[in-house]
Parts: sequence; structure tokens; C-alpha cells
Amino acid sequence: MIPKSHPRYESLMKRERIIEGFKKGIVAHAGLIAHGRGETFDYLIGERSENFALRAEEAAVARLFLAENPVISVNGNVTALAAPDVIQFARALNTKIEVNLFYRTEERIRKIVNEFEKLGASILGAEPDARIPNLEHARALCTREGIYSADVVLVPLEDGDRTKALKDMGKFVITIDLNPLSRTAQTADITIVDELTRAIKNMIKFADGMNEERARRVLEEYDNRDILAQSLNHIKNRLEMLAYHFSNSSGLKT
Ligand code: PTJ
Repeated sequence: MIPKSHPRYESLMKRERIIEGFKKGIVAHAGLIAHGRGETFDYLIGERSENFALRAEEAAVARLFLAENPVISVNGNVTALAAPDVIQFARALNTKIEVNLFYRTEERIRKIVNEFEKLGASILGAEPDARIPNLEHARALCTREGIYSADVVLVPLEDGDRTKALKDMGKFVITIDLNPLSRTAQTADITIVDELTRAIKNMIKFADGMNEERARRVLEEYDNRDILAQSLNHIKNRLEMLAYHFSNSSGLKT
């Protein structure tokens, strides 16, 4: 049991959720590693939703709002960390949810579908009837009703190959990825460099005030290359500032 007073309470609770998800058979082995990589980047960013993240989150909501067949793709980590918020967000914007696994096993698919059903949401993906072209193995499997025919897909914590394959299908791809250097972050149309649970909560708020006029204006002003550059500059400046404090004072506040 982690006491609420622990200075790293939020981060430790997320870690607990990932471990619980792993024990339940929802999170893949590699999901533990992916989470650790995310934690590292979040530490560098400062564990807050910075302006570059908020702008990308608003643009993502705008694009999903204007989409004809928007789909949120969920995997083991996303389910363990944020299933209730994903459901709330999907309802707010009327999007479908589809389970799509990198390390696909039928057992994990079933467990993830059950997890969402327990929370009152039925999701696509248990019975795939289409394939993402140019992707080998079972990770290409998807549904015609969902990802295959979607015009906009939100793929949080996604593998670079699949992001590229979705782009090659002509889809508008939005990702949430704490690593601005990942291939997915570099390939997506909108890259949210933020922690998944913070990002989804912010996006639920942005969805509340969205309308067509606002959505179009937000997207006109949005430039993903600039957002990626801002995220890297933020990390660089923050490290410079911390290094300065290290060398000029005895105390360090991260
Ligand atoms: O459940 P499966 O089988 O679909 O597998 C899911 C994982 C995440 C294991 C799989 O897609 C994978 O291996 O992903 P990668 O290639 O490790 O990419 C995950 C990316 O998400 C990395 O760039 C991490 O930095 C980032 N990441 C990890 N945790 C978070 C995160 N980004 C935002 N929020 C997080 N909580």
C-alpha cells in the first residue's frame, strides 16, 4: 500500500496499475519495459502536461470531433492505466474503441474485451475480419467496422511500424507518446508528448467545449513539427536549468 503522502504517489500508483494488469494477463511482458521507458521521459519532462502537450491534445480532440469514423485503439498498457477514462472520452466524442495488440494472443484480447465490458463498454477487435496492409503477423489484424475503415485513429503507446502502416492506408494518426524521438511520435499527424492518463483527462475537458468552428480554427493553427521541436526544447532547457541549479546551489528541486 503506497501512502498518499509519498512524493512520488501518482507515479507509483501508475506502476501498481501496470503490475496489476500484468498479473491479470492484460499487460504484455514488454508492456512493463514500455512503461519504464515512459517514466523516464516523464521524469525528463517534469511530470506535467506542458503547453506543447495541451495544444496537441486540443488539436487531437478537434480532429476526432470532425472525423467521420474515429476509432481509439487500445492495448494492454492503455487498458491497465486508463480504461474508465478512455470510455468516458470515447462517449464524449462518439468514437469507437478497438483492441489492437502488438503482442497479440487470443487470451489477452479476451481479457481486455472483458475488462471494458465490466466497465459497461463493448469494444471491437475480438473478431477481426480485415488486415492492415504491409504488416506481417497477427498485429495486422483489425476489424472492417473499426480501424480498417476509420478516417482518424488515436493510437496511444503505439509501435512505429504499425503507425507507418496506418499512415500508408491514408489515415490521420494521432498518438500519445512520452518519447518525442520514437518513430511513432515522428510519424503521427498529431503527437501528444504527455503521459497517457494526464492526456486523456485533459482531452475529456477539451471535448466538453469543442464545436465545429473552434475545431477548424484549432487545426488551422496546428503544426506538429513545431510541437515536436517544442517538446525537445523543453527537455533541453529543463536539463540545462537543473544542471545550473546543481552547480550553483546545494539543493535541487525537480
Ligand atoms: O499490449 P500490446 O501487446 O499491444 O503491447 C503494448 C506495448 C506498449 C508493449 C507495445 O506497443 C510496445 O512495445 O510499444 P513501444 O514500442 O515500447 O512504445 C511505447 C511508447 O509509449 C514508448 O515510446 C514509451 O516511451 C511510451 N509510453 C510508455 N508509457 C507511457 C508512454 N507514453 C505515454 N504515457 C505512458 N503512460
